Parts: sequence; structure tokens; C-alpha cells
Amino acid sequence: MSRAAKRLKMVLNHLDHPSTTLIASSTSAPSVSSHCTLPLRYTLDNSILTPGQRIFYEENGFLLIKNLVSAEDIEKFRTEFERICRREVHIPGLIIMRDVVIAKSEFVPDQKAVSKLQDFQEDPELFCYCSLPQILKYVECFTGPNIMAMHTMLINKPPDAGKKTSRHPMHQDLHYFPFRPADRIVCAWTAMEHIHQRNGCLVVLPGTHRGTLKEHDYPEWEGGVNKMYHGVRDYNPDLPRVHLEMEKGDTVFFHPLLIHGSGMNQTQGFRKAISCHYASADCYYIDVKGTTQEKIEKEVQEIAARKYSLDNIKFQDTWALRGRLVQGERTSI
Ligand SMILES: O=C(O)CCC(=O)C(=O)O
Repeated sequence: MSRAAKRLKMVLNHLDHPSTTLIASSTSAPSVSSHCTLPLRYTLDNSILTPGQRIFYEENGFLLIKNLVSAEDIEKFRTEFERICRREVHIPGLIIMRDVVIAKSEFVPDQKAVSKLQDFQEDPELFCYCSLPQILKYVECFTGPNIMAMHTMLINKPPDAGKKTSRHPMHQDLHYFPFRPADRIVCAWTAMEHIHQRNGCLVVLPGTHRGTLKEHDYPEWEGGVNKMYHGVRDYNPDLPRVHLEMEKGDTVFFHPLLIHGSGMNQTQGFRKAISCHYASADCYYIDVKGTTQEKIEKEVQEIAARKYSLDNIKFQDTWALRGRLVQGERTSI
């Protein structure tokens, strides 16, 4: 069996495991630590993760923690989402995104076209998610103690209108970020309901976080592509992929170089998830001129110029404006 196939088998075994975390540390940790000779690069030594969890993230670039966010909190986020859709609250800086196909349909009531809320850092109800102690406890294992919430989203994947536009192309989140180092950035993504293959769960390519940032572009999809949904231009389609089926409250933490996306929503319901990208406050901004990120820099600058009515806003500044300290000290970014 190839190394990739072996790793996929291990991942799938863990996903089927009924325990509260993806890895049962009592069984996996001793065997794992005995064969691990490499320094741990992607996780920090703070005794929160079990050795098995650390090795799992090091190898695969993600870690699923079951039942981390309470049903009450999720209900609060759902209620606030609905208030925003009904225009009962106006949140400064919030971007309300609509599905490219559904938004054009005159038969669908407005709120149903909302596919994503982005940048909810000024909404106290939704931003609560980013400060949940049980999330920060894990985030700290990847970022260290000074933590910035850099990017926030509530994704409301709509039932697909038949054009497959509800899919999210396979991508690396680092493509959007002009800060480094990548290993001190992590995404927390929490299922707001049962998420499975039919309603478009996350799909990840385990181990791809150990690669480099790849070139991204809008995929050439016949039915159209949602704004800012860039995809990796080419990746090996034979790489093993894992569908992350999750229950309400389950949370996956993943590395910004991990190639991931999500499938089409083939149900009649909306599939909701809430997420935040965190970075160490000790990260630093980079200049993306001459790199694969130049195109996204331009697109973000155009959107930001409209949003903040500012000319020549720097890519880095769009992030500095949105970032919020959630733990420790704001040392750099
Ligand atoms: O929630 C999803 O469907 C995928 C979200 C995602 O990967 C992203 O917005 O970067």
C-alpha cells in the first residue's frame, strides 16, 4: 500500500471513531510518538493537544474536535444571521454575499440568496464565536498565546439551483492572506447543523499543508462561479480526499495551506457553518508583488476601495483594519 493510501486509511479510521476527539490518544499516542523522529513544526508544545492529536495535525494538516460549541451558542449565531438577512441590524464592514445564480432569480425571496456573511468582526453576537474559550484553547496550540481573529465568515450554502454553483472549489486559504508565517495561522470551522456529503461538507486533501502555495484562479465552471471563490489551478486529482462529515457543534481546525473545498448542496435546506481564521499577533505582513497572490491583492483592493471609500488602500491594511485581538497582546499585525 502506498504511503498516501496508508495515511488515508488512518484518517478514515479516526473519522469513524466514536470518541469525542478525532484521535483516541490512549491508543494512538504511544505508537505514534515511538516512530516520530521529526521535530513538530505545525503545533506548539503547550500540553493541550495529546501527542496523538499533534502528530495527526502534523501529518494531515487538520484536526476535528467533536461537540466543541454548544447548541445554545449556535442558536444565537443562527438568530443573528436571520436578523441580518431581514435587515433588522446593520453591521459596519459586513459583506453579504449572494449565490451567483440564486441572486439573479426573481422567484427567490431575498434572504435565501445570501450564501455567506463575511467580516462580522463588528457584530458582537457573531463575534462571540471568535472568543469562545474552548476554541481559543485549541487555536493557541497552532498560533501561540497572542491571537488575532483575522477573517470571519458564516457560510450559508444554499440548495443548489441546478448549476452546481453551491460548490466551493478546492483552494488554500493562504492565497488570500498577506501575512506569515503560514504555520502560525489556523482556521476554526464549526458545523451549525449536521453536515454531510449531500449538503456539501468540507472536503480536504490530507497532508497538502506540507506543500507550497499554489497558483489560484476562478475555475472555468459552466454554471458560473461565486465572487472570490478562487480555486487551485492544478492539483493532483489522484490525491486521497476526505469528506468531513460533522455534527452540529463539531469544529475542525486546519492549516492555511491545506487544500480543501466543499461539495454541492443537493438538499433543499441551507447548510450553515461559522468560521474564523486566526493568526499569531506576532505574524508579519509580506509584499505579494511578483507572487501568485498579486491577482487577489488587486481584487481585494478594488472591493476595499468601494467598501471604505478609500483610494489606494494597501492589501495589508485591509487586513489590519479587520483584525481583532482575542487573546494576549497585539504585538505586530
Ligand atoms: O464552508 C464551505 O463550504 C467552504 C468554506 C471555505 O473553504 C472558505 O470559505 O474558504
